[in-house]
Amino acid sequence: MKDRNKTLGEFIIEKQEEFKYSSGELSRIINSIRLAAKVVSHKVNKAGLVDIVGAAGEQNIQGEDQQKLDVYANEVFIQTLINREIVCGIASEENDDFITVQGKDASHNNKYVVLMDPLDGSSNIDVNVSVGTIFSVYRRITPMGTPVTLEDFLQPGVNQVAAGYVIYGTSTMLVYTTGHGVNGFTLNPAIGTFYLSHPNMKYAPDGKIYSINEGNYIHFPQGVKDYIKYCQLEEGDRPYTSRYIGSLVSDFHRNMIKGGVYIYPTSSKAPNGKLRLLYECNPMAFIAEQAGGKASDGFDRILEIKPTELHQRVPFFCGSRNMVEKAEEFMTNAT
Ligand code: AHM
Ligand code: MG
Repeated sequence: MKDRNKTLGEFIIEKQEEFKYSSGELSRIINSIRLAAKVVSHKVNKAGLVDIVGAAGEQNIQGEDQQKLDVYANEVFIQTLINREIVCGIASEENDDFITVQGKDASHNNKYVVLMDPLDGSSNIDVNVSVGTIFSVYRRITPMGTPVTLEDFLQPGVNQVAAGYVIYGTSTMLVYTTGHGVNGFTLNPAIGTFYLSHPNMKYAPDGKIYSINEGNYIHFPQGVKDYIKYCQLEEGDRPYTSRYIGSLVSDFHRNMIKGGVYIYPTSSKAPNGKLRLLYECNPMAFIAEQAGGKASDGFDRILEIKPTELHQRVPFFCGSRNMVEKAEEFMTNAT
């Protein structure tokens, strides 16, 4: 990391100054997420020590209750946002219902809602594989001064004003967009500072990686089966490489840097797919598009789906533009 690299804090201030009439609320939300990400990163890095100091549900040697990391991450992100009184509502994959945040003097006068998956891929923690946090921000629809309603959360992804993810990997990175491209910041854990390490990230239009849980092959729709066979064919730049971590943020991050496609389709076991539209697919789709990539449900653009429920699931095809389009072609031809 070069010393002259901008910090995330500096970057946020600089970006805010570009918007003449901005109230600074969005900057403060990103700042809060930055802070919560550092707290969770520290904890994730110590995950292996849980065996030494006590398992989840037990007390550790300091007499504190051990918590599962996804529950911990959920609390850290929610509390950080609530304590700063900068949002009017939060919805999380971990909670059944959305949370209403009253804000200063119970005025309900904040204008943004945050939706998040606080620790995605958390089944990977026990085996020391990267996990991530996914978040997105929308402007509320209901009038200021009133409590938020479900309507504020059930907005199509095109309405997102910001989205991002934190990847707790070999290093911790925060990658986000406010609709003006995608930038990635790497945490220097020694001093707790994120530095701009990946400015203006771009999805290559083509790639050679396909990421899908092929163990479910037998249950996939015909179009997906045909596309997998296409990826494996010895022709032109194929066969492609298969890479599947089973941790969306990690699979997405690798594919964005190297070029590739991620698919979580419908299957006879999961008729709507597995991933959640609001907490996982919309934010990733927004980031993908901002980086020049593409995201669909196999036929239609993810960001234009009108959500009907908080925990709605959708099939997800996301990545390098030409690869997603090729997969869509197979889907259409098979119907
Ligand atoms: P989670 O929200 O319960 O962690 O599930 C989401 C995860 C994604 O990160 C990952 O891409 C996918 O589930 C893997 O699912 P599978 O094990 O079915 O392939
Ligand atoms: Mg998840």
